[in-house]
Amino acid sequence: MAIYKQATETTFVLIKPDGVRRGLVGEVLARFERRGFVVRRASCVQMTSGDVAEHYPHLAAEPFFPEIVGFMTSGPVVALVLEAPNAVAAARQIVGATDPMKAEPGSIRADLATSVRFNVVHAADSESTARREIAHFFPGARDEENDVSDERS
Ligand code: IDP
Ligand code: MG
Repeated sequence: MAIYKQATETTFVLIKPDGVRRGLVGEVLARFERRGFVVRRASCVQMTSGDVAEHYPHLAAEPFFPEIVGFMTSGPVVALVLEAPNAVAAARQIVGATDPMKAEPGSIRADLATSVRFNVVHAADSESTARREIAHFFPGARDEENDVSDERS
């Protein structure tokens, strides 16, 4: 009888400058690890305004975009590739809604975010977004290592 192997996915998560500044890197990582995520890659980086424009193309026309650029470039971020079954959807659930007042209690944003803008963490919203964000932050990684639908034993 074949042994069932649960397919895993990888997703992209980023601890924003407020999370790093407030010393929440361990807290955020622990929440993912307790849920069964494995850290595949981690990197502490300083984003440029170009990085932010590439990361948030859907927000470029928003009136608050300059503030987002200012915030996201205000200090280092921690970029993460995390692996788990249903990683993309599970990470969005753990992170919670954009506005901490609307986020599910127990989610990172409900528990730790101080406003819509200063919301501690980013998580990719689809498999294709995850692939694009991983390629941007970890350009040296081989494609197969970045495959969000990769199935491994
Ligand atoms: P998400 O982070 O939950 O996916 P997006 O709509 O993709 O939400 O927005 C990206 C980030 O831009 C948010 O996490 C938040 O930091 C910021 N942002 C989104 N909407 C607003 C707003 O109305 N005011 C201020 N900042 C916002
Ligand atoms: Mg988003």
